[in-house]
Amino acid sequence: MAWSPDKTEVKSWNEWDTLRHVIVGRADDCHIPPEEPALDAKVPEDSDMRGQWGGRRPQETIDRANELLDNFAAQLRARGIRVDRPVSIDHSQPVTTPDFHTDSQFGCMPPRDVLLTVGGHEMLEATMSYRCRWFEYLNYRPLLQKYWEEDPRFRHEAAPKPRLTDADYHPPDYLSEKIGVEKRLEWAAEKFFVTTEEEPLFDAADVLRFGRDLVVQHGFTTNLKGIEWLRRHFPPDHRVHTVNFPPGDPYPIHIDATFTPLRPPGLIVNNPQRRLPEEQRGMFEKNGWEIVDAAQPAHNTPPPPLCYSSTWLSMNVLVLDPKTVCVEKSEVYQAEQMDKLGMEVVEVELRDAYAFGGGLHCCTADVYRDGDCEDYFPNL
Ligand code: ABU
Repeated sequence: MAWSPDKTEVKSWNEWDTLRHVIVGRADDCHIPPEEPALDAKVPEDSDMRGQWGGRRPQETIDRANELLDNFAAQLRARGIRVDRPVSIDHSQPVTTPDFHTDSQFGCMPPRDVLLTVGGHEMLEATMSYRCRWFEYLNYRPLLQKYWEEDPRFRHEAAPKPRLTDADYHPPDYLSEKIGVEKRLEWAAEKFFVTTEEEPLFDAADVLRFGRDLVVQHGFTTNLKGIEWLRRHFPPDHRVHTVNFPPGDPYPIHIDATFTPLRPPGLIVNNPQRRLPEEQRGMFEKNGWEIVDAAQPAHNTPPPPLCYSSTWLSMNVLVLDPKTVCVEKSEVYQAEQMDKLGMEVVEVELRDAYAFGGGLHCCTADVYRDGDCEDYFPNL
């Protein structure tokens, strides 16, 4: 049945079919989380972000990020896309469970980290792996409740909440004051990440959807048990594939600044510092997927202050349909490459919001895209 803006339907099988309905995050009440093992492991030892924990981000930075996010939402609406926004909880609230305590939470700018829309008609809340993000799903509950009321086929699912005891992390190794990038790269190559295999852990932003196939990055935020949980959760005709991108990423979190599918078979843009290893390329190459190096970021550093993401948010783009892609306005090399690859580029200004949780892919979560379940990997 054709899409209608008057009727809510939750459905999205992949990263590229025509986008009709999306959630765009907000910067409201975003906090700089207190120290905790998963977060410490993500911040380089020599970064001025070390020791800067705690408290609400300055209001003027929240206002600026919200201005950009509101403009992005308006741009999407002007193209006929329905846009919903989360309702921020009070992120200054501490989180105490029988297993851990943290003094504050994070925010609701990146819905992509939390919500995984798979096929018709499921939206799955990820386990998350940071203690400060344990309750982040609550920011999206008003929307998910609304979808549940309006779409009789919507399945609102939540993965088992992890306990996040100290057994979930690898101290003292990853908490050492001076690990150094070389050691981190060595560990990443050995798949020795900050998270252990104590229980299933995954962030939704480690998953890419290719119709019946899900491609999932094993790294800091998603462990092998998390990937196995996804495998057992989805019906047997779904296939779940584990990928890694060593060497090159000393802090592997989230696949969406590393591997970006643009259109079916197929074109994928891959971070040249985090190339998919030869032995993992077979499934793509056998099925007509071309993997090309992404253009260099336009910036040498992430935008200050206190941005947890890398400069590779340049390739954290939002595909609106197989011919159209949103690219951050200052990322001129990425835009130029997209143009050469035959994509129409929609420029979106977002850089001043990066510190709140990421780029254009991070700050959105699909509710509805056209298209149905396809097998893009018939030759496996
Ligand atoms: N959420 C995407 C961040 C990935 C990166 O920092 O490269």
